[in-house]
Order: sequence, then C-alpha cells, then structure tokens
Amino acid sequence: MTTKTQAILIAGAGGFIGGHLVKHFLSEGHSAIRAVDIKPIDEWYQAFPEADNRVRDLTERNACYEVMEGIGQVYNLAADMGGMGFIEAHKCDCMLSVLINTHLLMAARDCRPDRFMFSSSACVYAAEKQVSPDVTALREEDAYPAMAEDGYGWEKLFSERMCRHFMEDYGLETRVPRFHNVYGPNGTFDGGREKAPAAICRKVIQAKLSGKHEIEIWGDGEQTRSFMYIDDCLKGSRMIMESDVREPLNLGSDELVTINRLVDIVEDIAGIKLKRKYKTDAPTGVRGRNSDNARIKQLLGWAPSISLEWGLERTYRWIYDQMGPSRSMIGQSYGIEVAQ
Ligand code: NAD
Ligand code: GDC
Repeated sequence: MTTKTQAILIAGAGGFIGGHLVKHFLSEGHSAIRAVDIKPIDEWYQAFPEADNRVRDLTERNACYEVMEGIGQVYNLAADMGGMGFIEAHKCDCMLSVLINTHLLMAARDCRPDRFMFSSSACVYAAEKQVSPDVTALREEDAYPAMAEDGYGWEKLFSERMCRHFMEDYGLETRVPRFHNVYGPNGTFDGGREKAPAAICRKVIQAKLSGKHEIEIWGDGEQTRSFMYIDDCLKGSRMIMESDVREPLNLGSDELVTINRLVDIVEDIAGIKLKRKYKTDAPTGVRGRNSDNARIKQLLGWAPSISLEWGLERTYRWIYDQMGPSRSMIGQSYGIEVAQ
C-alpha cells in the first residue's frame, strides 16, 4: 500500500491519463509526485505546481535513471501514441516507445521502487479474434497466439513481456493493465491523435457551431468498441497497482457499442441530428473489440461501470468549453489547463 509520502513517478504526466493521475494523487494528499513528460510544461494537458514537474525525453537511458531516483512507485503512461488515425500512419514512432519502457525498467531494476506499472493496451489482442462487430469479448489469454495491432500493439505486447521477465529475473514487482479505449475531459480531441469518442464530440460540436449539419464517420459506422471513462481507468489502475496480480489484466468497459451508436449518443447530448457521411477508406482498425471482465471481477471484485452516456456528457461539455463560442477559433489545438 502506498503511503502519502512515498515518492510516485508518473511518466507521461503531460498527457491525458497521466495528467489525471497526478491530479488524483495530489487530491488524495500525496506530497511527493514526480511528473515527467517530453512536452514543454505549457503544453501539458494538466500541470500542477505542487508536483515535481520535469521535462525529459524518457527514450534516453540517463533521463530514466535521473527521474527514478528515490521513487517508490512508477506509473509509466508515456508513449508516442494516438487513435487509429495516428497509429496506422506512425508505426515506427509507436514502436520506438519501447525505448521508454525498457529504459524505465532498467532504471527501476537498479533503483528498486516497490512497484512498476506499464500501461498496455487492448491493441495487443490477436486480430483473428476481432473480425466481427458482435465480437466475443476478449479474455486475457486471447493475446496469444500473437497477431497484435501492427506497430503499436506489438510494442505493447513486447513491453508486457519485458515487464514479466524483469519480475522473474530481477524481482521487480510489475503490474500491467490492458487499457481499452479511454476517454474523458482533458484529453486529445484534435490534431490527428484523437480517438473516436473525442473526435465524434468535436465533429458534432463543429457541426452545431457552424450550422453545417453533417458529420464524417470513418468506416461504415457498424464497427464496435467499448469505451472506458477516465475515472474508471484511474480507479482500476490504482487497484491493479496495489494488488498481487502480476499478469496482464483487462481494464476496460464491457459496454459494447457501434460507432453509429456512439454518434447517436453525442447527437442526443448536443440536441442535433446530422447527415452522416461514411469515409470507408479511413483507418478503421479491427471490426469489433470488447473487454471480458470476468478475471478482473474475480481477482479484484470490481470492474469499470461508468455508463457511456454519463461519461460522454462530461466529455462533450469539456470539449465544447474548449471550442465553444467563448473561444475564437475552431480546429486549433486546445486542451491545456495549467492549474494555479
Ligand atoms: P497521451 O498521448 O495523452 O499521453 C502520453 C504522454 O507521453 C504524452 O503527453 C507524451 O508527450 C508523453 N511522451 C511521449 N514520448 C515521451 C518521451 N519520449 N518522454 C517522455 N514523455 C513522452 O496518451 P494517454 O491516452 O494518456 O495514454 C497513456 C498511456 O496509456 C500510453 O502508454 C498509451 O499507450 C496507453 N493507452 C491509452 C489508451 C487510451 O485510450 N487513452 C488505451 C490503451 C493504452
Ligand atoms: O481511434 P479509435 O478510437 O481507436 O477508433 C475506434 C473506431 O472509430 C475505428 O474503427 C475508427 O475508424 C472509428 N472512427 C470513426 N470516426 C474519427 O473521426 C472516427 N476519429 C477516430 N479516431 N476514429 C473514428 C485504439 C487505439 C488506441 C488504444 C485503444 C485501446 O484503437 O487507437 O491507441 O490503444 O485502441 O483500446 P481504436 O479503438 O480502434
């Protein structure tokens, strides 16, 4: 169990999940949070002066050793990643994130924190198990025999195994949640790295604000996913970190929806109906993906449960605030919140 004074390293703290995790620990009274990201601090999605904020490139071995000093728990959320539009076009960039986790593991092996978490992904699952919209939810063992998402998914699968072997060979206590598509406020919603929930919110808001009542949807809209709200992601990550579960564990919602249904929900929130245009040559990834939560329920007695409607309402409102009439331009990069 982490104490309030144990030093916690959050790698990727300038990003979506990392920023929320820093906020979460600070709000619980933790006093020694080291927040690290490659981006300049004024580009972090959330930044808190109470934290020990450092701008470092964690692909560099020396930087990993420097930030690891005195640390009790490590949450590695740093990766060069994004939604389907990004990972399909940047396979090398995604795979090079292997340097971040490898160097952090080496530093952890030598500096001996109590725990080390690597943020894996549902993209590790084998393609052949995800060919239908009414997909059977993915169990942890469905990652093998392996045929992960090209580039990004293979890096995640390899890094999972690195964690396992650092545990077996060096006694480092590693934990590995496999996040299924996470969404919420203070995340990426434009610029090319955004995932479907934020992208659809942005497109609906753009249609509402511009009066041009149509929307472009990638694929035929009948592909399926499950989406996990950020609060469930934070709670589950903490629970997995504190648990004895050393194997990779699904951390995702099991509320399966089509992308068309996702658009329906956002339209309802916006109070608008849009003409749908389907871009069938856009990147779509697997045809269907859902999280089987039997194991997390069995081992932790808990699973994500926040409904998509509830989470999207909050996400939509936040994106609207970034883009709405009070902001002068639509389509630029927003989302930076520097806490005072
Ligand atoms: P994000 O892109 O918002 O945050 C990642 C952060 O890592 C960024 O701020 C980025 O600047 C930083 N980073 C990248 N390269 C770095 C480097 N060399 N050194 C230091 N920092 C670096 O992504 P996120 O949504 O917060 O995801 C966090 C983690 O969870 C990632 O590992 C991601 O692969 C994983 N994950 C996320 C989702 C999701 O839906 N958000 C799903 C599955 C897995
Ligand atoms: O980008 P994503 O959320 O990633 O896309 C989900 C589905 O929504 C895809 O079929 C995509 O084509 C469709 N889609 C429709 N319109 C749009 O405007 C749009 N933008 C986007 N981005 N998608 C649209 C993700 C990875 C993550 C992470 C998670 C783990 O894959 O990109 O990096 O690891 O998986 O679950 P998705 O769910 O395919």
